[in-house]
Amino acid sequence: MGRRKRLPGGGEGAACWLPIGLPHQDVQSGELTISATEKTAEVNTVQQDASLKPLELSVVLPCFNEVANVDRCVEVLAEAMGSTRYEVIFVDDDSPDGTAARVREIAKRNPQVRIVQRIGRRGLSSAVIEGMMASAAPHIAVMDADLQHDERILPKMLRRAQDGADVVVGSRYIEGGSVGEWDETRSAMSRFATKLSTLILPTEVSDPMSGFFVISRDMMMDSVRNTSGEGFKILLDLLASGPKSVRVEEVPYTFRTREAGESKLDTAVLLGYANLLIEKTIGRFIPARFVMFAAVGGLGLIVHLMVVGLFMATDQRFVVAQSVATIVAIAFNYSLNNVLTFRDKRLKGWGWLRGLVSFYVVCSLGAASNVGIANVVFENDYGWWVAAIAGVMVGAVWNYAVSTVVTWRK
Ligand SMILES: Nc1nc2c(ncn2[C@@H]2O[C@H](COP(=O)(O)OP(=O)(O)O)[C@@H](O)[C@H]2O)c(=O)[nH]1
Ligand SMILES: [Mg+2]
Repeated sequence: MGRRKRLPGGGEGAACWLPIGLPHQDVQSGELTISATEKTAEVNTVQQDASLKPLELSVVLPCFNEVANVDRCVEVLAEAMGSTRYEVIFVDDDSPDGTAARVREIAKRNPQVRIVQRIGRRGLSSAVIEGMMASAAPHIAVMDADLQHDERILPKMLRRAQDGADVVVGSRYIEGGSVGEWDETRSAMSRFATKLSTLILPTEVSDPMSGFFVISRDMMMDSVRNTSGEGFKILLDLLASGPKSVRVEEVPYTFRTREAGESKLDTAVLLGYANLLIEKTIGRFIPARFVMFAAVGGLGLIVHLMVVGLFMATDQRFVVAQSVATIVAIAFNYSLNNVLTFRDKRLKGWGWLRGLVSFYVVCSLGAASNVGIANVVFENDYGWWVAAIAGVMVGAVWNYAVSTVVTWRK
């Protein structure tokens, strides 16, 4: 249904409502009038520059505290892209250094440039997704806003995509590419993360961790609704969430050293990566959060055994050893779950203490249901190990479900 507009001039009885957008006969004068939307369409046509070529590429640049780099980004893109018609979309997460304000200054004089400024949000992948969704060209380039990616290969990447590749990746790991001046630790971490990523990838890609790629809008739309949107690795997320057979090509480049601003890669980013891997593997069947919770539980069991061993070695009574170990292991699980499993609802200060107490209560009830269920199973003539596993599983699901709504209820 179109919006409706009241015709002027009509008295109460003559007033009528018509959808905007259709030419219509004025009830009183009998003249044919043109509606508001038609007039707007006319103005838009006049405002459009007929000499403009259609938009070929949207460049999405996620940025956080990159005020020192954004001007240069726009300049180097202009040098690299020549006569190609492109738009530039910066996606900023309300950086305290005034990145968004700086981009707006640039945009006042350069109509190619736009800013998406997100308030109260953080995250590289979700920033890229929002930038892509705000763009218009048939191909989208994603690139860091810190000048580490070599924009000079963009025209070649675009050409390959226009020739039919679904995704063209800027690669540091094929002949002709390099990670530049990374130290051994960072290189080793990146190599390891790349190896792990083959677990969830449908296609072979030498540098799936790259934040530099061109993707066709069709491919993006086919996968974007399935992405987890978490963490740093948007290319991996898109590839793992899209159709099985896609044409991926790679163009080599050398990763440059950051000249201004700081890297945002930290432990939270690494955790986000672990979460993405879980979500795209076992996470299809079991919630990723539960997998993390269970893994923490496994570590807690090791802590428990270590404490019992320590007490037994100093000739304490078993019941003392077991009690202390239980208290320690629950506190250990609570702390680790607070920073890993429920890091988005992380408790601090008094909330942390209150959370610990509630987690003790939840786990005590979990232990009771564990023993209760195990007993019933055992008495029904199943083997002791079947009974024990059933008990542990019921206890774990209970602890997870109840602590989600009681301890980390935010
Ligand atoms: N919008 C947004 N951009 C981010 C965020 N984290 C990092 N970036 C940007 O993503 C790009 C890559 O980040 P960077 O810290 O350089 O990662 P590194 O190159 O792996 O050290 C840079 O342009 C950052 O400004 C974020 O949370 N939100
Ligand atoms: Mg960087």
